[in-house]
Amino acid sequence: MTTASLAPAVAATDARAAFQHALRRELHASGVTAQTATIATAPLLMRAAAAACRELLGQRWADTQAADAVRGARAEVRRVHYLSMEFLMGRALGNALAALKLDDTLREAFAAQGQSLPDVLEREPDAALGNGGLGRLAACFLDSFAELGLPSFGYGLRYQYGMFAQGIQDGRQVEAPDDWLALGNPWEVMRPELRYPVGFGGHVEVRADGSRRWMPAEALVATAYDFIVPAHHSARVSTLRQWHAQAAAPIDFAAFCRGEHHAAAAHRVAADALNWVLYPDDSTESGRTLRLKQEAFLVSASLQDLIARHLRETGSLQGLGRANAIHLNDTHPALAPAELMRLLLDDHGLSWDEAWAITREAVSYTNHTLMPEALETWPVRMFEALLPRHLELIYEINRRFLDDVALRFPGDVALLRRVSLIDEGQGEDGNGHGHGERRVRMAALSIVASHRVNGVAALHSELMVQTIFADYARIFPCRFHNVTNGVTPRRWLQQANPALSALLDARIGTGWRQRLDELERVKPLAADVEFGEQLQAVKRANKLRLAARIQRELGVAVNVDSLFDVQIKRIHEYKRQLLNVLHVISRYQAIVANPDGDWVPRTVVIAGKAASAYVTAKSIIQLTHDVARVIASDPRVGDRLRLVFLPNYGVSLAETIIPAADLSEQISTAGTEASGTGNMKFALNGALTIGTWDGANIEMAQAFGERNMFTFGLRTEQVDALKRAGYEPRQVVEQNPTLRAVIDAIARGDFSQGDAGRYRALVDKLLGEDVYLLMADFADYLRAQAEVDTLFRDRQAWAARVALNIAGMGMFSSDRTIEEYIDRVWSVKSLG
Ligand code: 26W
Repeated sequence: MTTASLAPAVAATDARAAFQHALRRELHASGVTAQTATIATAPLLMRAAAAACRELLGQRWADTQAADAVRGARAEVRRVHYLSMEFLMGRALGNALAALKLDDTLREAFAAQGQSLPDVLEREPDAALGNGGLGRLAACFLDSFAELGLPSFGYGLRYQYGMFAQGIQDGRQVEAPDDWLALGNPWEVMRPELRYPVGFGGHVEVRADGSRRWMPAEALVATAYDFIVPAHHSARVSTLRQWHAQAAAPIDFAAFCRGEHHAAAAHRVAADALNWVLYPDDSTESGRTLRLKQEAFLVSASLQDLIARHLRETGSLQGLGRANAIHLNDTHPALAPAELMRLLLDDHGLSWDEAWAITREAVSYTNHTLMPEALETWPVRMFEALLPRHLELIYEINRRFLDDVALRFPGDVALLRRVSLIDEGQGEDGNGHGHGERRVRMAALSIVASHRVNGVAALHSELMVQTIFADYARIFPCRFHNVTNGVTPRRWLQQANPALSALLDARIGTGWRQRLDELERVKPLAADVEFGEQLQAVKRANKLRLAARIQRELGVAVNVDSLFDVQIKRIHEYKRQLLNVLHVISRYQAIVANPDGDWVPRTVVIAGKAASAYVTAKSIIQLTHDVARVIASDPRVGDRLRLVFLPNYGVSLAETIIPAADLSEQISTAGTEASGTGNMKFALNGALTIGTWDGANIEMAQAFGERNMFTFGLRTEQVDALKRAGYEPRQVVEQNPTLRAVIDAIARGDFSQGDAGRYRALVDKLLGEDVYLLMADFADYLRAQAEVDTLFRDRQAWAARVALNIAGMGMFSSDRTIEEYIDRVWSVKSLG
């Protein structure tokens, strides 16, 4: 054996020894020693193991930073700064152990304490600092940043409470704070030396030399907390840096001495409110104000940090734009260009042209939704009150932009009005809010300040330039691109599905763990009957695990040999969970009408949270529970149909559900789901998809063959055509007795104990406008569901399709996505 081949083994032994040492020390500090033979509880072991891992990761972090700093000083690299209001990291321990190759070491250590590793891993709370796909995508990206060795920082906020904890009472969603930090967070490293001032309010002072300076009224301080994300195939790491807000001033001592304790600390509580929760309910003015402050806070602290690093490494602001990419994860950090201009002009004395050149080089923006109502705009009035200097800068950016447009498109006043960064609030703005109120359009600011703008799947990127951003695409034809989303195979296959991972290792080798493309080697195995049986054995084991969880949480026994039909995602009308429930009702009615029929047994699983102010989504959750109860208590159904709603959906729950799914429901109205990423996780784990021609479903079907997906429903152009022609959902219902029976049953109160009023609003929506065309797609959906049943009866044919699905999923790794971002968006090359 050569010395070189010995080295990794020695390093691994060192790591194990260091880990064991750190673990003993952590346990000791909590009073658990070999001498006293105290038995450690699972939560204690979890925290000790996490702290021990963090210590090893800290070494990797220091090495990574040192290497990047050297390259940064030589201007050899471009660092990526990924600004996002959401990071849905989930749990960290399992991932860290796999990356550090310490699973076995810890398994043994825990066994000595009479605990099993999986039980201990379950004790870790999810870091749920996000609400949907956009936040989970950011987490997958950090994983790929590390894996690809990309010099990078993810920047976010350290929310004290994550996305709310969802409980269900009498079938209704109730929200509670998600107190994920209650027992401390062993993963985070507080960095008290990284502190930056952030202001709000006040006024802009004009100096004798004409320069302008913002004098904020409210003074906050941002402090950094770092979370380290390890690569799995190298010692590189990436960093998630999250900001914590505090008032700059201590308590008002005089007020305190007068006994006015609340007043003495009022400014501290106001500052702390920025840390509380993601998305304070934006149905109130104070909620919206808080949200805008959070966005500004994230942006300001992150950019000051970036500038300080650049100055430390290079000693000058020259080249800042070439050395640093600043990426906007949707428009939530869209204040970044305004804040960067402010810092460069007011604090560092650059000229407008210098500052603007840097900004345009650095900034890029990803759009994640076409829904016009989700496009952020903020009242000018709120800017005047909170961010007066930013408003001036936005006006100036707008003036220069509009001058330019006017030169290129002379006489087109309507165009100027449409593309202006300011919505003058005179006409219909499409968003239904604030007629008469002037608003800042954050997407417009993001586009104008970016050198690249991208959508997240091919169809979405096309629609983006044809619809919401058509005018900007005309003005900046080279700016718009597509980068199709992906997911990290480390979490979504390796960690979530060890049994399938082992089977793949045995059949195609372990290379897929690093290069997911190698999954294409599964393709020839589709004809291998034994492989098909192995796939099914893996699936059955995963279904048993999920069934046990359903039994434990809901007290419901499900048939593990039934088809597990799963839809898990935010509850939203466009995602059409209601269409799924309508299918369940019609199946229920069919079973009752023909109890002796040869039914393929199904277990339909739904999970997801509804935004707290979203009444219709909450009503859909309640209907799901009502229908589930009626079906479960009807003896004629037996175990041929079950509907199950699993509460408190999140990353960890998804890791248990997805590997157990036979069928993945991706049924959004065509043209509404930007990409979807759950769709990818399911297919990677051997579920077949029933889906519309929407988002990334399309590219998945193209990758593994359209005949290997159950597609149905109107396509985007048909949706548009139908709406133009005058869509009449009521007529569709009249002409389809199956559909009519379903709607009638809901309307009669069959699922609401005779209370016909409970779902009146829901039914009225379906029969009235039916914006998302559930009625129009219902018949074809049922046709596709019948095809699913037919194929499921033929176990061998089903398994062959599963194999073909997996074989085609190689390109949906977030590693590929990040390689494309580097190539098209973040590299110096992309600057032209
Ligand atoms: C007003 C602020 C706002 C608006 C929309 C915050 C958050 C949202 C969504 C929840 C953003 C989101 O999660 N979009 C999803 O992004 C995924 C990653 O690109 C896509 O796969 C999903 O299709 C898209 O819905």
